[in-house]
Amino acid sequence: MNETYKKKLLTALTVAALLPALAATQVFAAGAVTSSLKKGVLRLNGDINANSISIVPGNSGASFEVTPNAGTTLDGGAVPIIYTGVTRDVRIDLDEGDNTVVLTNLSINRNLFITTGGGADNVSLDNVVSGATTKIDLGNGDNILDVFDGFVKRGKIRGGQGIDTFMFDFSAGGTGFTGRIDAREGDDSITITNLGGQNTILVKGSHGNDTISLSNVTADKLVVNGGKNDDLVTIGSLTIGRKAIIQGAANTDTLVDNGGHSGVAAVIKGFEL
Ligand SMILES: [Ca+2]
Ligand SMILES: [Ca+2]
Ligand SMILES: [Ca+2]
Repeated sequence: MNETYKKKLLTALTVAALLPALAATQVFAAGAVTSSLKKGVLRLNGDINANSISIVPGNSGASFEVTPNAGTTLDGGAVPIIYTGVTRDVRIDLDEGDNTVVLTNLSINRNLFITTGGGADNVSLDNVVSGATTKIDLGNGDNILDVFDGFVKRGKIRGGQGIDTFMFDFSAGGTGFTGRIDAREGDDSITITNLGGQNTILVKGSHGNDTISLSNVTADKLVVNGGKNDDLVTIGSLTIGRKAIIQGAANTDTLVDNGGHSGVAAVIKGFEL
């Protein structure tokens, strides 16, 4: 290797090493969310820092107003942006960090996807209706998910390795939740209450000492599986249309049955206490 080539190579290597750092400081400021709206799909992408956004309806149909909360910027600014013509999906990916997503009174024509990655995330859907699939992946960390009212047609809800707290409360209205909920590893808590409608619901505690509570729940089909470790399952006032299986699964599980059920009797198995 001659001296000139060596010099060129060293310069190239130094520039290559510095580029990611430069890009990180210039493009991804702390708590930056960037957006795009193409073919009716609104995308909101966060960074590795904590991102906090709130979404409410805009001023017309298929229109949404996104507010970057304190510490977060949206397309470089600190002011809300109204997106018009969101005729298909809302796709939110906030990456790592302790992220917050608050959706209120939204009617989404097709899919709602929310991914919040590692970190302790807080996701809230208050009176949100989606026309197709609602996929929420909270990743690792001790996450909190609140689903109040609204209608989730095809839900795919997952936690991660942390201690997740999921609350589904339809006491103020809304027509239901259909889909599957898996809290995955960690000592998770899943509560479903005041749910009506012709729902098909699968609840999985998976690994960890999970607490699962279902009260005043109407479902066509309901399957509850505590998964591994010592789970506590509480049921009360279930109204089952076709089929229900409540299963403690492996290890020492406890069932608290508060009664008041109607419809088809649930098959209860795998409880030691
Ligand atoms: Ca983030
Ligand atoms: Ca997370
Ligand atoms: Ca978990």
